[in-house]
Amino acid sequence: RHEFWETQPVPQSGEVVRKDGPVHPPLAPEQIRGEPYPLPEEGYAWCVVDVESEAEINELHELLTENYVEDSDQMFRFSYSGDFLRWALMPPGFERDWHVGVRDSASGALIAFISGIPMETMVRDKAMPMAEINFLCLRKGLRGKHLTPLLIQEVTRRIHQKGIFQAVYTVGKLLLKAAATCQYFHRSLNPKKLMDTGFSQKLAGAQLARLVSVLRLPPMTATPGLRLMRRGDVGQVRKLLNRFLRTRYELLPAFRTDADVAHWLLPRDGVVWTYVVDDAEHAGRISDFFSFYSLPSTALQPAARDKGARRAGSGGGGGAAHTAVNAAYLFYYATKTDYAVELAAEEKQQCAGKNDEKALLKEKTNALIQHRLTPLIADALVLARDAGFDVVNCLDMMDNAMFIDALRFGRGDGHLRYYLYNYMARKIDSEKVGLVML
Ligand code: EN5
Repeated sequence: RHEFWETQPVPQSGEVVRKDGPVHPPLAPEQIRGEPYPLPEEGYAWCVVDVESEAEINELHELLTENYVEDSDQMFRFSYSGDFLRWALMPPGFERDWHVGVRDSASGALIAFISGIPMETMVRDKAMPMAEINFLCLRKGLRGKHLTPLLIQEVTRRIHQKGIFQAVYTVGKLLLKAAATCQYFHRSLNPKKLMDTGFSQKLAGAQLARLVSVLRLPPMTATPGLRLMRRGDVGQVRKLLNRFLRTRYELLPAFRTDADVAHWLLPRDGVVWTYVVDDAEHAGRISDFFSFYSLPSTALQPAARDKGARRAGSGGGGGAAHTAVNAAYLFYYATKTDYAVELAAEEKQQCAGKNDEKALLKEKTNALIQHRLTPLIADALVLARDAGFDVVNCLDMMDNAMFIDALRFGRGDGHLRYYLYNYMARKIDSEKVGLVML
């Protein structure tokens, strides 16, 4: 069934992983192929997509908007903006030639793409330089020609050449064996539009009115000291985030430098929003932060689903047909948990010796986060609404389960599966996943 993946250094179908570790050791330079893999058909050529070029970023945006990931019913397709792709593909230390394209030699058209970016990643206390693989996409007409394994092998070869032998990637579908499986959840901000585009179940009358009232959000955010992140916050946010991720999760990125945090978290128009809580009592101290990014999906048959639009003719006249669902996706967040140490110490004194110190601290930390996180993400919903988003999406990763029900997120029909290349890991629970992939 998975002819290609059965040849790769990944756990195989029935395989039970008992101990974490690489499948093969680092390769010596002479073990790494020196030239690109030959493409199967005449008339195709490898290229580097230069994401610093406005023209080439537009080509990539178009390839993806027409051909990238759809939901299982082919009703929506991701549409990453050019600005988003520049952000996603040019982090500090990015490698130009890990932006692998294939062009049709005759027309010059971009027909396939795969990318890698460097990111230090931790799997249960083991930190490794890794590549994050993303945006694997083939033009629809080229499926079934065995090009995908070639794209994967070619980007792998280029990554090996830089001395990196592990990678992480996410896919909606189940391949051989996932390291972690997460589910999507959605929080409706604009129920009418979600119904019109077929994103959510249609309701009418009293049911619709009840839903609208249940989903209504406060006019303003509630957290004192909440403001957009600025450059001067980078150092504190880095420390806060790394600490939070390391103490709570089993698959996580390591933000090694301030430049990493500046790149991934400083607000960018139309791409990523990050808010910090500037602690009122300790002026200038950042106690918490959260972020979200913009990833719209094109609604593929809006007219066919909207009787009004159909009656009015092809896509016009009677009210604008929606073409995109504007979704905000929760990105990283963190909250200070120092206070839990005091709480645990206090309780330990009261019932001396009875409680296991570690378990007690864990319990206090969880209670603290639970108490802090729900109102923070409630504010994120308000800010996403004010920024014009129709829905906020997240996965059941990190500590998201703590607020999913309270903030009226509903289960989606999609999954996101995490895979590791050349690293066997025991199964990672969804709430232990601390790595967000775009
Ligand atoms: C790149 N590294 O399936 C790979 N999206 O639930 C990325 N469903 O939007 C792979 N089917 O449930 C990404 N509405 C894999 C995900 C691919 C896209 C995908 C799902 C995630 C999705 C929506 C629309 C479904 C349309 C019919 C969905 C339910 C409505 C929702 C219920 C709860 C209350 C709010 C509204």
